[in-house]
Amino acid sequence: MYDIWFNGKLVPHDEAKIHVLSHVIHYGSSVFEGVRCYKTQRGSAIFRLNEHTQRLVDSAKIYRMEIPYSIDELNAAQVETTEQAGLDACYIRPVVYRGFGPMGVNPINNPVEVFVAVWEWGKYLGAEALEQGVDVQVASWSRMAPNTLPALAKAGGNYLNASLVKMDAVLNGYTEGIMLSTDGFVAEGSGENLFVIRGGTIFTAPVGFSLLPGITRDAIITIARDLGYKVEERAIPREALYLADELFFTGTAAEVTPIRSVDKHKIGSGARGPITKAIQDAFFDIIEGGNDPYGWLTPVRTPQVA
Ligand code: PPE
Repeated sequence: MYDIWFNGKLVPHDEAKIHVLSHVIHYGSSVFEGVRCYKTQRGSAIFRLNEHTQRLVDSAKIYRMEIPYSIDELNAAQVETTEQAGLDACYIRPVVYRGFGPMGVNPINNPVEVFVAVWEWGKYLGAEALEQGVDVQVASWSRMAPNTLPALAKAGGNYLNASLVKMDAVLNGYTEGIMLSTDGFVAEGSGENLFVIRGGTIFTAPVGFSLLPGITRDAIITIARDLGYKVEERAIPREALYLADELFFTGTAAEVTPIRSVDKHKIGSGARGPITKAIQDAFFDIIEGGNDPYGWLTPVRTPQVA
C-alpha cells in the first residue's frame, strides 16, 4: 500500500485516518479530483494536472473552503505521491474536506484538510468497453437541479445522486446510467460526460445543464475540432440518444468509452463508430504515445524512466 500525502506530508497508508465526528462524515462536505498518470512511450506523465487542480480549487471556493496550500503545492503533492508509489501508471485522488470541529451543519469553523492518495485503476467500464462499447439506460433519477447543488463543484455529496444512478443501472444489467436534467435534457453519466454524433456533427450538452465541466470533455472538444469535426454545445433531448449514429462517454476514469445501446435501442451499428475511433486514436496518441501537442502532460519520475 502506498503512502498518502496527508495535510502536508507523506504518511504510511494505515496512518491516514480521520475522526468519526469529522464534518465530512455527517454532511458530505468534501470536494475532490480524479487524475490519471499514464505510462506513455516517452515516460510516465500526469494528464492535465494543472486543470484538475484548478477545478479542485474552484470546487472548494464554491463551498467557501480555504485550502491551506497553493496550486503549485497541490500539484507538487500529487507528483510526490505518484513518484513515491513507484507505479508507472496510476489514478490520483486529491480530496479536500471539512474535518473535526464543532458539530452541526455550519462548517465555517471546521478545519479544511487535504489528502492525496494513489492507486492502480484499470479500465473503469470494463476491459472490452473501449472497443465494444457499453450498454446503458436513462436513469430514473434526475441530475440535481442547478438551484439545489452546484454541479460545477466536484463535491463528495453530488455522488449520492450519482451512486443511486449507478446502482440502479448495474442492478438492471446495464453498465451505466445517463442522467437527465430536471427539465428532461441529457446531462451526463454517473461519472462521465456524454457526446452524441449525428450526421457527422458532434454534440455535447452545455455546462449549464447540471453537469461537471469535464477535463476530458474539454480535451475531446479540442481534439475533435482539430481533427476537422464540427462540435456543438447544445441542449440534447433524450430521444436524440436513441437516434444517434454514435455515442460515447468521456472521463478521467472512463477515458473515451463508446456506448452501443441506450434503453435497449441499438446505437448505429451496435459497436464503436468511426468518428469515436478517430477521436480515441488521437486521445491515445497523447496518453499512450506521449505526444503532447497541447502541453497536457506533466512528466513524473517513476521506475520506467529512472
Ligand atoms: N461527470 C461526472 C459526474 C464525473 O464524476 C466525472 C469524472 C466526469 C463527468 C468527467 O470529468 P473528467 O474526469 O474531468 O473528464 N468522474 C471521476 C470519478 C469516477 C469515480 O468513480 O470516482 C473520474 O472519472 O475520475
